[in-house]
Amino acid sequence: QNDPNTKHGRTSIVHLFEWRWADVAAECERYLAPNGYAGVQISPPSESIVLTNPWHPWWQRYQPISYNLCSRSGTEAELRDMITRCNNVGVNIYVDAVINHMCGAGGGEGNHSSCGTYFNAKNKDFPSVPYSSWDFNDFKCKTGNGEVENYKDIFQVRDCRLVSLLDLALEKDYVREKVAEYLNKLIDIGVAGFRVDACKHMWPGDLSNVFGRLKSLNTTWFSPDTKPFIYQEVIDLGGEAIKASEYFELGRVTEFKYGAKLGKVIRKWDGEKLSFLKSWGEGWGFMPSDKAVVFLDNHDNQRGHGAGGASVLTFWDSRIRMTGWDLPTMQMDPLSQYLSNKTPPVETTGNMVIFRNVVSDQPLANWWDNGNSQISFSRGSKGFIVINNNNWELNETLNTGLPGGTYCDVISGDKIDSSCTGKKISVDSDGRATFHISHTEEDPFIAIHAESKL
Ligand code: QV4
Ligand code: CA
Repeated sequence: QNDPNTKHGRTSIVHLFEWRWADVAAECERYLAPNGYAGVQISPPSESIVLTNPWHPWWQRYQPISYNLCSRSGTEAELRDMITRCNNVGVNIYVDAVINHMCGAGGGEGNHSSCGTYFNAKNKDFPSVPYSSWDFNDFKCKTGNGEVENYKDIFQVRDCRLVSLLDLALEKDYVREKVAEYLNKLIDIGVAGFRVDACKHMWPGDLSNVFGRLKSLNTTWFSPDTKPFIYQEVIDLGGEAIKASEYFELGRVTEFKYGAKLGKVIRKWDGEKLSFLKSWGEGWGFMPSDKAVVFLDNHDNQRGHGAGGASVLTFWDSRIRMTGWDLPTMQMDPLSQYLSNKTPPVETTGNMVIFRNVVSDQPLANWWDNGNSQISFSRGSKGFIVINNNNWELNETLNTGLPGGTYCDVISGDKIDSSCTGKKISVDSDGRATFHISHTEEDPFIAIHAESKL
C-alpha cells in the first residue's frame, strides 16, 4: 500500500546501505530520530551467498540462499534489537526484499552462505527454505541461455533469469506462501514496509497475490490494521515494454526519472537552468506524486550498476549534492569493510530533513529567479531557500514569506539554543531579506525556516 506509515510528521527516509544492524540501531537513537528522519531502508536481511571472486562484493546480498535472518549485517537477534530500538524512537525500518530470485546459476554447491546453510545452485536446491527445481521458472523461459536478453519482451523479463539469477516461479502457491512467510516474519518483528527488489521481473498479478497475504503491522508500534508500506523497484526511464504504471495499484514505485532529470538541471546539461524548476513536478513527465518514491541516487547508481545515466548526482559530486558519504573505495563491499572498524560517519543532511518536515504542509510560494540558475522560493510562511548555481555572485533582496525576525541559516551552521553557528539572516517586517551568496562557496545556498528563528 501507499502510505509509508511515518510518525511525528516526518517525511524523509535514508538508505543505510550495508550498515550492520548494531550500527543502524545506534544511528536511529543518536542521529536519525533527533534529526527528524522518518525511516531507514536496510540492506537485504535474508541469508545470502558469499562470493570470493571478487571478494565479498556488495551485490552478494542480492543473491538469497534462504530466508534465515542472518546476513553480513548481523544475526537475527541483532536485527530484532535494531528494529525494536529504531521503532522506540519513531524511526521506521523498511526492508529491501529480494523475492524474484535466489542466487546466480553459477553459484556452486556448498555452505558458502552467510549463515553457513547448504545449497546447490546447479540443482536449484535450497533446502533451508526449502525450494527445489520445481520452484523455478526455467520451464517457462524461452530464451536460448535462459536469461533476460530483450527488455522489449515482457515474457522474457518476467520469466527468464536476470543476470543468471535463479528465477522463482511466483505463480506457484507454494512459492508465494514461502515468500509471504518471510515477509510476515519481518512484519511481526516490527518493520514498517518493504522496498521490493526487481519488480519489473515479476508479474503484477503474482505480486498482488503475495502482497495480499501480508499481515498488518505489529501493534506495539503501529495502529491496528496498518498495512505494510510497499515501494517497488521498477526502473522505467521510458522506451521499454514494461511500464511503472503497471504496478501502481500494488503500492508505490521508485521514480528513477526524478534524480536523472534533477541531475541534468543542476549540472546545467542540455541547456537546463535552475529557473526551469519553477514548474518542477509531474508536468516534467514523472509518475503521479502519490505513487512515487523519489530520490537523487541509489546504491546501484553510486556503483555504476544502475539506470539513470551519467547525470545522476552521487556523493562523488559532493559540492552540488551536499550529501553522501566519503567512501574509501567503491568496488569491494566498501561500507562494511569500512564500518567494521569505524564508527559510521555523521551525515550533514539532517538540517534539510528537518526543513522538509517543518514545511511539508506548505505550498510553493514567493518564487524568484534571475532567468538563469539563481533561484529562491518559500514554502508558504514556514521556510525559504536561496540557491546560486551560476558562476557569479548572488546579491538580492527577496521576499521570504516568513515573519520578521532573525533566522539561522541551516546550511552554513546550526541553531543551538538561541545562537547560530552559521550565517544570520534578518527578515524585515514585510518579510524581505538581503542575501549574499558567492559562487565559490562550498555550499552555495541558504535555507531558513520557522524552527531556525532565533
Ligand atoms: C554475470 C552476467 C550473466 C552471467 C553470469 C554468470 O551478467 O549474464 O550469466 O555472470 O555467472 C552479479 C554480477 C553479474 C552476474 C550476477 C550473477 O554483477 O555480473 O552475472 O551477479 O552471478 C545487484 C547487482 C548485480 C548483481 C546482482 C546479484 O547490481 O550486478 O549481479 O546484485 O548479485 C535491472 C533490473 C533491476 C536491477 C538492476 C541492477 O531491472 O531490478 O538491473 N536492480 C536491483 C537491485 C540491484 C540488484 C538486483 C536488482 C538483483 O537494485 O542492486 O543487482 O537483485 O535494471
Ligand atoms: Ca522473475
